[in-house]
Amino acid sequence: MSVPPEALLVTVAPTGAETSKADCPQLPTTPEELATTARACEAAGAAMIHLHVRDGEHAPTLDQVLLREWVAAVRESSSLVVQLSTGGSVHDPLEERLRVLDAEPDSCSLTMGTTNFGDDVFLNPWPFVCELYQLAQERGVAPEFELFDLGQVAALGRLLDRYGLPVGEKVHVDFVMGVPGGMPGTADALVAGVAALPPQVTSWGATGIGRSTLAVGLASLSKGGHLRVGMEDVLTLARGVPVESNAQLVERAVAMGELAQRRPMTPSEARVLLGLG
Ligand code: KMH
Ligand code: ZN
Repeated sequence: MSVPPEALLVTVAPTGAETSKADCPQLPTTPEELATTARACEAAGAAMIHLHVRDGEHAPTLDQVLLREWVAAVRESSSLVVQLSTGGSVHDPLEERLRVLDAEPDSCSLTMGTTNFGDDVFLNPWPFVCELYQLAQERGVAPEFELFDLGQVAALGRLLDRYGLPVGEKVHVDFVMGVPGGMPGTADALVAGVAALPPQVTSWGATGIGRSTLAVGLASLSKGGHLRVGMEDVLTLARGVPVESNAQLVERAVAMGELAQRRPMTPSEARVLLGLG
């Protein structure tokens, strides 16, 4: 089975590691809230979920038991492809980030280099990137290469030239744009990033952080790319209008896709796209 070009992958990133529950009570931070979110987002048109896990105090964690519990919560409530974040929070040690794959996700995020992240640093040294990639190959986990900057596009080419393709022989990329410290969330930056992609890349999408979300989403659709949305990336629909739920962001992404004559991809199609089919 191949995935037709009109099929649009909508990934939802519902929680992230940066926003506190106190600041945003709508943020899903428990397995029960996650299950409800996964169900609603699948019904709205999402095919994949990008997960950061929270503990009983709503704080970000890479605890193995909780990682497995959250993965199970998604699988029991939906058919969504489960992608675990290996980025975690800026405070997570590299060794714990490698162990995320022990929780047996379908996919994992894999950021292609170190990025200034607001006032913090999101560490992804080259030896860590290589180790994580080889681990994903060993475990049959589909990586989604996260690109925060143009230099990381070149690093992806270097990684694939050195270690070959992922297990399913599909290379899916997500441009994460508009992080203070990374590439700006603009159509110009996206066009430059897409033009620089190495030839092994088989599909790509984009997400714009904060107020860049619409500019990046519309630019991605114009270039034939896919979309990631969710409360990890944006908490307002417009100036002064808070997001009420992740499903609301998925609904908006699907509506944008429909204007571009794209229809939401099913989770089964997303598995094929990622080489999991
Ligand atoms: N929370 C950021 C420091 C990922 O999930 O792989 C990293 C991040 C990327 O969100
Ligand atoms: Zn993330």
